[in-house]
Amino acid sequence: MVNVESEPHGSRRDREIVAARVIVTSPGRNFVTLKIETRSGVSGLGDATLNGRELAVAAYLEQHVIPNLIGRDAGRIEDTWQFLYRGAYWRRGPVTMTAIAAVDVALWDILGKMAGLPLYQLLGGRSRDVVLVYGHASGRDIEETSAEVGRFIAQGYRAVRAQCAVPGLAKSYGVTRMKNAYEPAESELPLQTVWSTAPYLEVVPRLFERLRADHGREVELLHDVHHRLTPIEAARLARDLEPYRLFWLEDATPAENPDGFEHIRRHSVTPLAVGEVFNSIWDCRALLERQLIDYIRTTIVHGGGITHVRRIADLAALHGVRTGFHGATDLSPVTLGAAVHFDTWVPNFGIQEYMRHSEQTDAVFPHDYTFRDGCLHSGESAGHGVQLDEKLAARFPYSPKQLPVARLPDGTMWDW
Ligand code: KDG
Ligand code: MG
Repeated sequence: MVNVESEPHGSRRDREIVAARVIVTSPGRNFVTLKIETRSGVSGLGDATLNGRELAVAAYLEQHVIPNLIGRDAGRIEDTWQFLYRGAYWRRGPVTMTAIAAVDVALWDILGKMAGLPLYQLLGGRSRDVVLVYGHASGRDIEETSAEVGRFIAQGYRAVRAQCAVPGLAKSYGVTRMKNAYEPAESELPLQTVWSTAPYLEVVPRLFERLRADHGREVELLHDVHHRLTPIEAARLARDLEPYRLFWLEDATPAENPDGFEHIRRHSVTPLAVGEVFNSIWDCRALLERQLIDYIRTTIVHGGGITHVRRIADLAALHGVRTGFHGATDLSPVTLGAAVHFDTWVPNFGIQEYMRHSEQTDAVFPHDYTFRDGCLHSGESAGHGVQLDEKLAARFPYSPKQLPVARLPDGTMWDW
């Protein structure tokens, strides 16, 4: 018989959840954070940010999740996950899975702090010394984008995503005036953008031809189509980009229908990445099992937390697919911290997206992870190593913002 009072990670009474709160703050952009507190005084943080739909998750947590947490054993991470997933009856979906992820990550954080161990150690220990990341370069034309890629290489990056403005379009996805990051959720109502496929398909191969000419073969180059192409257009782009050896081509076509990826595979060996808008293993399953992609991007905050994304990564490993977690600035430092621990452990790691947060965001979320030589390092503090300065957070009230929408030149709604 186990004596629960003598367990190293605290007694059942120590681990009892006595409080949970949602903190919404906007240090430059909106973030939703869940804080769970145990009777022992140990607390944990989980990210619950769903860009442009933040308050839906905040309400889901406050109204439907937190009342179920009080009195539970914080050490029962798996059972709590199953309770929130199976027990809700209405399964899956970005709001539900983001809320579950926030609870799950906060509980792993608590477990780490109680055990005195970094999260990667709880998962099974280190599989690698460093976590390779890619940064974001963009520009108003090919010239400027190439100069930006050069700036990233000079900062030590070994992998860079490159996006350049599409000639004739007023605003192109991923092109920003800010250094290091782009921030798409800019206005209270969605910004209307125009999308045109023909000039895009013409400019992107020219961009990568120039990047290889300017920067050589060693740097890894990536590109995000952001769901804009039909399957056969995506196949053409993937084929046209083959000479430039991309690390990956991302979201080449919307992935609700995995069959679209058969077309791309039939015509090209450019590696494919998909999954940042997925929220469960069921979204990923067909693409993984049919080996239609090479990198899975579903990350902790939108994929049900560490408990669930671990299962996605294991399924991916069976089919030769590696992880490449989403890491835009709308995923808070709490998610990035947890992701870097996960990346440090996961055997089938590929790469981690890294868009630096603003100084304001970093001040609100002090963290242990650090960037060096093109890689992230998790740090060794217990749990995921990310804190929240609640006093400072209170100085940045929520500011409603939505993501843009896209239309074709004739006014037809398109995928943004
Ligand atoms: O909120 C949407 C962004 O996270 C998304 O547009 C970023 O596609 C993205 C990426 O690859 O970082
Ligand atoms: Mg993307």
